[in-house]
Amino acid sequence: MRLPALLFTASLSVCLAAPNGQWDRFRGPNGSGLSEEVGIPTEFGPDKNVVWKTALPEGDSSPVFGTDSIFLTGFEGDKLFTISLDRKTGRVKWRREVQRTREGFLREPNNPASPSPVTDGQNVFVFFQDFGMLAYGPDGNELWRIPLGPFNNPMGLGSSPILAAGKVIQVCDSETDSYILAADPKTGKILWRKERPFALRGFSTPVLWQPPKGNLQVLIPGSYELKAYDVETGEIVWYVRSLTWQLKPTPVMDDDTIYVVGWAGESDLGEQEDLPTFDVVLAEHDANKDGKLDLEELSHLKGPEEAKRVFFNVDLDRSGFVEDRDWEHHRRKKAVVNAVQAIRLGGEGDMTESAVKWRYYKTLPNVPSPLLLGDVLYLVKDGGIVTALDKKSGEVTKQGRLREAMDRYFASPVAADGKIFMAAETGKISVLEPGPQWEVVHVNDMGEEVWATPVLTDSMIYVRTRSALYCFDE
Ligand SMILES: [Ca+2]
Ligand SMILES: [Ca+2]
Repeated sequence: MRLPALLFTASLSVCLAAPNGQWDRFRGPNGSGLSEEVGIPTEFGPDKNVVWKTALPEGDSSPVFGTDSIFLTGFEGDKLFTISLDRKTGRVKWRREVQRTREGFLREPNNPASPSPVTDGQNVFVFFQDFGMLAYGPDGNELWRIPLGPFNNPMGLGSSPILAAGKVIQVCDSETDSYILAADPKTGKILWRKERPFALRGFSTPVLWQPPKGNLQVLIPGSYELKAYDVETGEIVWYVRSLTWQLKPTPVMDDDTIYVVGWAGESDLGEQEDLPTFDVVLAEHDANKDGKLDLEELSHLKGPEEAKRVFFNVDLDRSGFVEDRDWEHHRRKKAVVNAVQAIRLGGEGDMTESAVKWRYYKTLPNVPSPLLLGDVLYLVKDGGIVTALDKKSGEVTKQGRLREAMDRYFASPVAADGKIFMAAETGKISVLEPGPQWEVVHVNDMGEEVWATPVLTDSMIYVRTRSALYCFDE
């Protein structure tokens, strides 16, 4: 059973785990981080259980696996690399290079090679943010490119491309002019493109859902809303207005529910403010009556220090003024709440009233995606705090620290063979026995930073560190 067939024929309910070693996109099958492989080693490190190690340029993207190749991206200064490795030996088959031509927004911890590639088995599709998209054939022959950007996202972009029903899908969410596009993987021709005017900076990689009737859908957690797009037309089918404003993790799903994590600064429960509308603010503070607020006028409202601090974030279009759109988003950002929530899949139009099954507001990860294994939803956040939630009730079954890895976390957890792997920034990789009362069984140390999400396939674990890709087997 291969996943693409499953996607077209039936619900994804039964099996999201990777059959046949299929790990073709960010975080494997439909972004789940799950694999059906067995024989994955518990203990590994630079000197333990190494099958091979291949030196790589820097990059936080995760490797994806084609039939015979492993594809990765990387960068060095303004050079952007796409690399193909032999799946068995790790030998570099080819490496292609393009030049980053634009000094776009890009701030730590993001870098030019953060989004992961996607492969159809033979060809690879990559997204280099404000350079655009590239496709290479099996021998590294460039098939096409789509120039994109510049983007107005102060952090740079982070969403990875996915393949869906014979299309390459890319989400480009930034403070202005956000959109989603679908391109023909053979030609790079844009099949449809839909503006997302409500969306601000976003980083989540979408997932796919096949409803009982109708076309496959692309589900995107973005600012304030989870939206479901018809993959054939790009039309929005249903949406739920219960999200915070800056989304990073990839959601996970079971047969009837999607679990969405969103955390943004100053939006934790209790930090909400009910700000006046723009008309009201203008009436009081628009001293020169030009219908917008400059820094000085905003200072009367906020105080000079606070005004300076918030101006960059509020002035979304970088016009030097706060206009109506800027202020309305500022109001919305101040009203939303960070949460992990269980949202019932499906419907038509606005499903907000009936779709949200539960929400949990504390100890939310910033970057790492959640992991759903059995009836338990796992979260890992900075400080090594792991929270296990009952997926039906949203109640915490266990919360605790990974005591040997109380670091920052950028990689997302993955699981196979009765083990959960959580990789900390410092390169400590904790192995957990899953369950409502999870336990740490071992902690590995890669000896250098790990930001990329590990891969579980071919009964091995693949770990990209700051300088190399490792393949480990027992
Ligand atoms: Ca003014
Ligand atoms: Ca503005």
